[in-house]
Formats: sequence, structure tokens, C-alpha cells
Amino acid sequence: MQKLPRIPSSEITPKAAYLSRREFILAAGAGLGGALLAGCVGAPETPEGEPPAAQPAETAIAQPTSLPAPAYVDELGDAATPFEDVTHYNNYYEFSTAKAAVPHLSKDFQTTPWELSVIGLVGRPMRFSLDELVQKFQPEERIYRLRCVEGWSMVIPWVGFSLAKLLKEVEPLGDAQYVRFGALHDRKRMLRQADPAYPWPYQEGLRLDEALNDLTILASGLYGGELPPQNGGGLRLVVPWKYGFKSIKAVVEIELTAERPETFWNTIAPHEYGFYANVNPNVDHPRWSQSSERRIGEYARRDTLMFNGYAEQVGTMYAGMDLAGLY
Ligand SMILES: Nc1nc2c(c(=O)[nH]1)N[C@H]1C(S)=C(S)[C@@H](COP(=O)(O)O)O[C@H]1N2
Ligand SMILES: [Mo]
Repeated sequence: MQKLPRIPSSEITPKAAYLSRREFILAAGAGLGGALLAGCVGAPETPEGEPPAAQPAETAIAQPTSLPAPAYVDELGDAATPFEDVTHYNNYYEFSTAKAAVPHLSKDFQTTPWELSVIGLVGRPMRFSLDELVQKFQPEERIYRLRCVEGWSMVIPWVGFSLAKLLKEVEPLGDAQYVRFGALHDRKRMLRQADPAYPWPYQEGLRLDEALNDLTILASGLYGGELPPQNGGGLRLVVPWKYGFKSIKAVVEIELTAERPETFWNTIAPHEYGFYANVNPNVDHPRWSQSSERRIGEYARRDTLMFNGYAEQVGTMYAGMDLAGLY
């Protein structure tokens, strides 16, 4: 394997693990949870789309004990799926095809230490430890909907950082057009990789502009803590406007390429799983209608939103493309 340089230790600040409660409160005040936090502390409502006026940090944290426990709500006002469901209803074929079995079968999977290589068409190929990534790129709270092509969805409070920050660091070359993501390939640690019916390792890919979109994150945690093995720890990709299978778990390699990379599900069933896989209520999967979904924890189905509700942030990337063909 190619020997890759590491980031100099001078660039690493000592000690900084996951998002602290204080950072969460500040992040919530400034970002997605802003409207909610404002509501909690009785601040006046602001017009739609406008963030609440910035509060001085000291005001926001003056009396932490008087604040309610952090409430996790997405920007549409939907509460996060309970931690118990997020961590016990998991698609993770390296461990099992049975969702309920995944947490148990992955419970001894070591997520630390974790290493990520960034290679291919970049000026500075690099290898990072998870600690280095977290310290350098400062994960923040990102509360996203996750929509699986099977027709269920969740709201998950990730802890992660924009992939764009990492890509800028390695300096993509002019001919880089796509990004390939490779999951860990280790039969001893992921027992179901012994099954030759699947093209291991799990792989995914994005167009470079999709990878650089601010919504695209590498997640190192959820619910303010570490990323449990069953959710893709040490590190996983999260692309909230695409079907869940694009959000690859246990990422160890990121490669910038000129050609569109092959992906796990597209290789297995190309007529069922396209490269783009943008959430689209108007294009059905051959076996599952995509017009509605079941939010885990709810009974009634809800309408599926175009681009999973992120059309404003991502729609322009697909201008002029035939959306019906994007599956
Ligand atoms: N490496 C890997 N990543 C994966 C999968 C997988 O089987 N292996 N399943 C995908 C699918 S189909 C979904 S819906 C999401 C589920 O993520 P969650 O268990 O955190 O909700 O992970 C995706 N990432
Ligand atoms: Mo999925």
C-alpha cells in the first residue's frame, strides 16, 4: 500500500473529542436548531427562513441548568427519531441482512483506532486518524432526515463535518470529477464479508460537486456522542438528499477519480439502484413505491419530499438533467 503523509502534529490541537454540550447549545443557537432554542428561551419568533438574531455566547450559556435537555428537531420541525430506534434498526450487510440483528452482531466491532486514506487525483494524498479528523475539521451538530429506498425514514442528529473541508485540504486536481468511497474490507471483523454473493467491500460514489455540497458530511458521532458500530463507526458518509444506501458506513478510503466509480448496490442490481439515487417521490423503485414513507415511530405514512426536502440546497446541481432517469 502507498505510504501517505500525515498531517503535522503542529496542526493538531491537543484534546478535543466530540461535541460538548456547550458547543451543542451554541451550535443550536446558530444553526438548524435555532428556531427551537429561541422558542425554549422565549425569544420572539423571526420571519420564516431568517435565523434568530445571534445571541452573545454568555447569554446562551449563562444558566445551563435552567435550559431543557437539548431537543433534537430538524429544520422542518420534526423531532429526531429516538436513540433506541436509530441504533436498533440498521441496514448493514457486512454484519447481517436482518436489521434487528445488526446491533448485536456488531457490538464488539472496534471503531477506534480508525484511519482514513484520501488518494487518487489530489495534490496532497493523506492519511488521517479519526482523532486527527475530529480535531482538524471540528464536527458540528447536523440534524438530517435519512430516507431508505425500502420506504422508511428517520431523523438523526449526526455529529459531523462537511466533506468539502477535507477535500479542500487534499487539493483535488483539475481532472477529478468523482469521489469513490470504500468501506473497510476485513473478513475477520465483518463476518458476513465471507458471503461471496456480494461484491465486497461496500463502495459508493458521488459526483465531485455533490461531494463538495455543504450538506454532505462525514459523521463521527450521533446524539452528541460517538458513532456506534451499527451506525457506521468509526466514520461514515451522510448524504441526506439521497437514498440511505449512498450514506456508506465504516469508510476507510476516499479516492478522487476521473471516471464514475462502481457502487455496491448498482453492481448487484443496476436496474434497481442507480448512481444518483436522489430521493424522488415521482420515480418508483421496481419493488417499492417512493411516493410515501413510514417515519420510524409513526403509524401513518407521510409524503416523500423531492430530494428528501433538501431541494433548495441541491436542486440546481441537477438542472437540465432528466430527473426521471436519475434513479
Ligand atoms: N458499509 C455499509 N454502509 C451502508 C449499508 C451497508 O450495508 N454497508 N447500508 C446502507 C443503507 S441501505 C442504509 S438505509 C443506511 C442505514 O443507516 P443507519 O443504520 O445508520 O440508519 O446505511 C447505508 N450504509
Ligand atoms: Mo437503505
